Amino acid sequence: MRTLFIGDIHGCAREFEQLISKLEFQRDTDLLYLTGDAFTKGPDPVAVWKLIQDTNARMVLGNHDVRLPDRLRRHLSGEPVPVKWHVYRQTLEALAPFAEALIPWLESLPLWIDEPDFLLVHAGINPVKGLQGTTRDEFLVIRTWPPVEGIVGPRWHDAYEPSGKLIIFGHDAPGGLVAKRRGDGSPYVIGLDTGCVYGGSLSGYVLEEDRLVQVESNLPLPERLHSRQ
Ligand SMILES: [Mn+2]
Repeated sequence: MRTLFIGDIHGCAREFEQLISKLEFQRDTDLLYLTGDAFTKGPDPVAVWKLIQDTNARMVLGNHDVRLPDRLRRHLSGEPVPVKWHVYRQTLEALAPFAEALIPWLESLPLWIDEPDFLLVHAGINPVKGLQGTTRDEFLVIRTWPPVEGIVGPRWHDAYEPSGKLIIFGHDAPGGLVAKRRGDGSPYVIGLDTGCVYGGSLSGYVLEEDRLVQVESNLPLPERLHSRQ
């Protein structure tokens, strides 16, 4: 049995499918975990949802996932939904026919998944207070430590002790791929958001093999998004 992880997909279904194939995912024997933010922004949230169901993937809640159920309900009820980007409207329109199954699934997602060999979170943890002292907001959006306005500064994992459990996270496309190792080479922080929806790549990690696997973004330039959040 293998334990596989894939970073923030953001509607990039083609790359998700390619990465699953490159990882040689086997539904019967492999467990697949996602770092969250699977649907919004990118071109094909419906195919992402189908792949999540096909692979029986487990996922932690991302800062975009947290808004989806309410926005989907409002969209379905005909309310004008305040949308920041037109791509959000596209996401809602595409996912609306699947809302009955998708909304309860989204609302069941945990902020963290804590297993003996790893801790999976969307953005990170409070490196001083640890898992138990991390706030909901920190799980969803933390980037810098100490906290600053904006996204520039040392990362939370720069202050995370290498003696701690391996943390796997996403959310930080500007920070790129992260693989921090102890003196003996074993990893203690793996960051998998490599900005596929911005034209970067989609990243995966095989726990048992300590192996990073990537596929390049297929998005043609005009579809690549430049706003980052
Ligand atoms: Mn995020």
